[in-house]
Order: sequence, then C-alpha cells, then structure tokens
Amino acid sequence: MAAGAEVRLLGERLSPYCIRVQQALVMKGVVGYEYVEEDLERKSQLLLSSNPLYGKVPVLIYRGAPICESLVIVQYVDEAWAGPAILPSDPYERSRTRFWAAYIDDKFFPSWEPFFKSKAPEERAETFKNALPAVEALEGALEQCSNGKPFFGGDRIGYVDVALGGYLAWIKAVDEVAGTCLLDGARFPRRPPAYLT
Ligand SMILES: N[C@@H](CCC(=O)N[C@@H](CS)C(=O)NCC(=O)O)C(=O)O
Repeated sequence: MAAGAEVRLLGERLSPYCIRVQQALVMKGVVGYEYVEEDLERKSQLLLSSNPLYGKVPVLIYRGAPICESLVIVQYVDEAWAGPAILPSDPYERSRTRFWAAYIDDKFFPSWEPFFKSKAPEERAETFKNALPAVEALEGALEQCSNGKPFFGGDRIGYVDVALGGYLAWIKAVDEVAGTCLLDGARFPRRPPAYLT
C-alpha cells in the first residue's frame, strides 16, 4: 500500500527503535510513507507535540493521530494493516512474545549497554561477561517460541525478531570495534542463522 502523507514516521536513522517500526511497515507492505528525520539535539515542534511526555522517536502519525513507543507502534501496525501477522494469533503465544520483547528492552539491552560504553579492557571484559546471561535467556526464549524453526516467529520473523532486530546493527558494529562476538555460535548454538550474517 502506498501510504503517502496518511502515514508519517518521525525517526532517527541510527535508532534501533525506529528500525523496528520501519521493519514492521515493510512487513505489512506499507511503502511510500513520509519519513521525517529528527535532529534529536533540536527536536521539532511536531515531535514535541506528538510525544510530549518523552519527546522521543519513533513516533508514527497515522491520519494525524500520533502513536509512541516502538513496541506499541509495532503492535499497532500489526493490527492496523493487513498482511503477514507480526504477532501470533493465539492469546497465550501473544503474551509470551510480548514478554520476551519487553525482556529485550528491560533486561537484555541494559545488560549490554554498559559494555559498549566501557573503554578499559578489564572493564570491557567484566561488562561483556555480565551481558551473557541475558543472551542465554534469549536463546531459551528462541527455543520456546520458534518450535524448532529459524526465527522467534517460527518460519518467518515475528514480534520478538523485530524487537531484537533493531539492535542487531549496533551489536555487529560494537563486536567489530571491540573484537567480540556477542551472539557467538560456539557459546549459543541455537541462535537463529539469520543472526549470523
Ligand atoms: N522506549 C522507547 C525508546 C525510544 C528512544 O530511546 N529513542 C531515542 C533515540 S534511539 C530518543 O528519541 N532519544 C531522544 C531523547 O532521549 O531525548 C521506544 O521503544 O520507542
């Protein structure tokens, strides 16, 4: 669907949260929407009025109505547009995917963030070690949610993949600079193959 000005996305190109929303829109075939790149040092009036409590991107504006918070937006996109489902239809599985998506933001990212901000080698080693239990938990989640298929969503990417996927470019970039491998196949053999490349 060519969305035109009906759909606007206020974003920032390196934001993992904006990547989630862009991914969800692609999955639903929503193309040609208006993308507005925000300068987060000098936020636009539109951003501040659309997300007055947080002033953060992403904000999706659909027919003039703003929707904030990336995971909320992804759920909205799933419900508002036809196309392949992002969340499962079964209520229990839906709750499970919401749980793991929240885990990614509440536990996984905060456990890894100190690593990519740390500089001294000893500090790096320590912070890297501290991030590993959350990756291990995610590997268990993959086993639970994927039914032996390649993605959290099974045969194709779903809500948890979209939630984690936003961080992948950052994980790879930090691995490259720091000489680490966070999603190491030797340590985490069940990680999805798509996360290797
Ligand atoms: N929980 C939010 C986080 C969004 C977020 O942290 N966005 C950052 C860019 S990556 C931002 O807008 N920062 C500007 C600020 O904090 O003032 C979501 O999932 O959408």
